[in-house]
Amino acid sequence: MKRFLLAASPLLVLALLLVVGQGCGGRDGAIAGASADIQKLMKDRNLNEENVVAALKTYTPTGVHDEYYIFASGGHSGQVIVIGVPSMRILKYIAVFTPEPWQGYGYGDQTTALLRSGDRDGRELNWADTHHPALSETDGTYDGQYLFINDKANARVAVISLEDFTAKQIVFSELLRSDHGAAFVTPNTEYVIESGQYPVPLGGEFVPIEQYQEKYRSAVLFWKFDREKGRIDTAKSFAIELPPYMQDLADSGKLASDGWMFINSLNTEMAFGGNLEGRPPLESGASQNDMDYLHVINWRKAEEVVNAGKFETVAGTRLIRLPTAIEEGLLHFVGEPKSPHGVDVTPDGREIVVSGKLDTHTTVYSFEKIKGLIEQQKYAGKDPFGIPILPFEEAIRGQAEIGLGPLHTQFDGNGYAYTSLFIESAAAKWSLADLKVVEKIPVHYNIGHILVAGGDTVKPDGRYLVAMNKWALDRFGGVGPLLPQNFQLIDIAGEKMQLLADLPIPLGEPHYAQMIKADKIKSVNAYTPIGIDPVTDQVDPYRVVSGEEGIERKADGVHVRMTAVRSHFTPDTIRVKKGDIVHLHLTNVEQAHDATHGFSIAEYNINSSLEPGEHVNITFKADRAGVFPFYCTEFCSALHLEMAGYLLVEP
Ligand code: CUK
Ligand code: CUA
Repeated sequence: MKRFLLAASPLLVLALLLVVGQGCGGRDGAIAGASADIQKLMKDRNLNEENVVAALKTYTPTGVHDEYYIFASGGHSGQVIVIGVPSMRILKYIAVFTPEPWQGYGYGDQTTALLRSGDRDGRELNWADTHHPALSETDGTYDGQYLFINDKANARVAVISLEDFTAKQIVFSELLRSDHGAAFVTPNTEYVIESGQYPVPLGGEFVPIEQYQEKYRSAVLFWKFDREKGRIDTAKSFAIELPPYMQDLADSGKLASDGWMFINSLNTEMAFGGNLEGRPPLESGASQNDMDYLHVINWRKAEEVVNAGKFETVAGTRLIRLPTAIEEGLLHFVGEPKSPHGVDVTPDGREIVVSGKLDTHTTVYSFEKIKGLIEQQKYAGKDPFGIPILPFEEAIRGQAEIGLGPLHTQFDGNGYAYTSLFIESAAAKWSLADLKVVEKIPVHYNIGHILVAGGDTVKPDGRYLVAMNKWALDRFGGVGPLLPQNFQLIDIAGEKMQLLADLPIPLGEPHYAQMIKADKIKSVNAYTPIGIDPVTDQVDPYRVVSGEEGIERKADGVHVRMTAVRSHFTPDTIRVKKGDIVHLHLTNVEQAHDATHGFSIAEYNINSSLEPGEHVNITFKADRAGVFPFYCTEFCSALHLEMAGYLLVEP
């Protein structure tokens, strides 16, 4: 594409000058000079006016903080990516399901125990396919306290605190082997929702795949969140059994639909593949029906049913069986066009938007109509498991003709919805009032999710939209065959949408993200009081106070009580014997914001990060005799290089 190159319009130059003038307190002479400079810069860099406007809207001078945070799934990296908006600067990776050396995550005893608590069947899991982060909500808006994220590959959900941006808990149920409709919260974060994707025999035993329809099932889990403790209470959690369709995405009802939740599904054909065994390949087997089923679930009533004891405990989880769910009226279906993907409830909670990957339409369901049909028990039929199906035509308000491959929808709170168009590689803005597209903007490339600031809450901010594109084909310089992903920031505050900036994501394929006002996040600068274990948020029983350092041989090994402070470890000489079990108890006794220390021992695969006030325990066997330097791995002070010592392992 040939960019148009021209002198900037007088108006733009004036705007630029105002900015430049403010930035450097320029006088008239300086302004005249700046005008010439800016025009030359634009010419030299081949920038047009639109580019310059985009730059002005996103450029964030040093020291100026971003107005919004994006919390994005890190895809295969098993992490969460924190990004500032409008600058699109990456602020942090939060280690969740994967060891992360810089943060010492998965190296000390406590974070290793946390990571290992996510192991399934005794197998170490050191990665995750994170898809959907969910910020905790109060009254249907983000409250900035917690973040939840799922692992689609291993059906796990993690809890992250936004006080210190660290993972606190990993949970899973043996009911599921994979998930997708996760994590989504109810409007006051009563529950964190996780629904399955690929059905398996519930509980994990082997059943021949020919018995798919009889024995394979899915489930939706309601993880009870205890906000006081900041942890999921697994004992108070429950699940509802679902038929062996492939449940896809989920969303919670809100306001008008509070107490309900929705899951879209595919493969109501119950195909299970077998293309070398005389059966159709899964993908075509699963695409025969014209309609799949939107699952309409009354979770508040399900809670009552569980409290009334109408459940079975299966694989350690309280499970409402399918017949009970039907009898109690917890589960209803409505048809949804071919291979749907994405289900998004409007800010007022009155409508539910579902797109069909193989359909050019987006369907808008009326919750009021759905509720009316349920009350009248007006069914169009039942599925093979006896689940009532509501008549499609009577459950919808209408359909919007959006474009090719519609997937996910977000809202701006001003009456508009934004839907990603995967095949068309575009984002469509459409009016909720008349279901008409008002504008489309091309994106690069293969857009998956879309996000708007607060776009899935009861009060969206609008302002910014981010297109989460799958492959950054031709957007950046070549880096080999594996393409980065591309987040494109789009301004939606004006009459027309404007593309502002691209951010390549080089670490896995993110799916969903949420954008929250930065002033809602209240993160701490240090752990107080000194000696906190960030996994429990409590003072660690082994914390070390200055003046109480020492080395002591006990029945279970050598205990080293150590403090770190700029610029020394105390003690800095550790003597042990080959074969000793060594328990290092390390406290960073500083409270200044910029006083992180690292701790590593050569060749022992030991590495840790000690944030100010943090306490870490490290247990290892001194199984190699020799002399091993240890040192601080964070450039913490002028004498950082001197912050070191020796581990002496006598033969
Ligand atoms: S899914 Cu990835 S683009 Cu897992 Cu939310 Cu639609
Ligand atoms: Cu402490 Cu470097």
